[in-house]
Amino acid sequence: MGDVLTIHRHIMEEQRTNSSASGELSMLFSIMALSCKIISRNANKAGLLNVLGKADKVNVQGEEVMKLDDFANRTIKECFSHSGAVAGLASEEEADIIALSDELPRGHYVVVYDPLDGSTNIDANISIGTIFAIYQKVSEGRDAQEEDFLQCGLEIVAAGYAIYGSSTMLVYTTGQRVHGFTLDPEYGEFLLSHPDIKMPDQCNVYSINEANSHRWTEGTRQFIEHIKTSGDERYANTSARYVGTLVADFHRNLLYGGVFLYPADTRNPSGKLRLVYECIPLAFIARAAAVPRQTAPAPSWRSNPRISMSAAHSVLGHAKKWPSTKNRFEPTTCRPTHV
Ligand code: FDP
Repeated sequence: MGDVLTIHRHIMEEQRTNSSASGELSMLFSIMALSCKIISRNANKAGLLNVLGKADKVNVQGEEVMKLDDFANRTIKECFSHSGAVAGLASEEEADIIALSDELPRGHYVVVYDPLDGSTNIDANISIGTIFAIYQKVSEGRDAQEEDFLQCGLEIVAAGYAIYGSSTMLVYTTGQRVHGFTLDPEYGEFLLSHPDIKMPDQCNVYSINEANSHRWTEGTRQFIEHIKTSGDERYANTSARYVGTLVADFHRNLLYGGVFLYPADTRNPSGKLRLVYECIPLAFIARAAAVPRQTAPAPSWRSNPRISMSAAHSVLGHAKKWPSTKNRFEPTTCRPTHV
């Protein structure tokens, strides 16, 4: 066997490069890796373990909860709550901050997560995922407060996602480089398979639910038309791909070069994706993987309680893919989330 770099060794090596590191953040990565392994195991056996189908409840977003959603949420919550490395958690599936019981130790970080992205694809055996972001706790007191979870996207300490697809991958960044690890089912370990992922600035794929096109704004229509017909060199080889699982679409576009859009439309005037749980973490990853490096984040990176749970007009991709029609595409009433 050659030089096998497990995620744990990778984390420890990264930790050693930072003399002030306490090891708490490394512990968080290890816990996330463990959580994703547990979810992956259940997702792989979903058809056999009676975990397909609905859980007979509705989540805070008003969406039907699937059994696997519920399982993933509980797994992450339980793994982190006992770690001693977090002061609180926030899940897309829960209305309130997840407080820790009094007797549990607290750490200096908070974690926001979407436990199972792409729920509507679960029962069809199509790729699903988990999205997360880690922030330093900034509030006073022992327990995490709302302000800890609603920090500017640039304050993220680390963000990542797991994708449960033809193989299970965990991709994460602390803002500098983006690394991808593939779960080796025989070792039960995530092994470094995609070091230092760079997102190509050529737009080879665009991902949008075209069934909504009759509801799009004029700006969105123009942008998609521009991709298809303008002859712009950036879109010379562009093809359309839409899985309908954000993580899967984002992951493909990160590797191949592309743009994912869930724009505002007349049915969803603010778009559909959740700013805190989906857009900001993925925008942070796209930003770290973009070459040349993107410096100016969109204004919506600074969240606030009013919009924390709300959806955002979302465009995730390499900023260089913006066409010259950019200004026409950014309706002033919407909150674009892009890098
Ligand atoms: P889902 O509803 O299946 O959970 O934000 C959730 C999400 O999936 C994304 O993963 C996906 O990109 C998007 O919604 C799909 O929405 P549409 O079915 O409206 O295209």
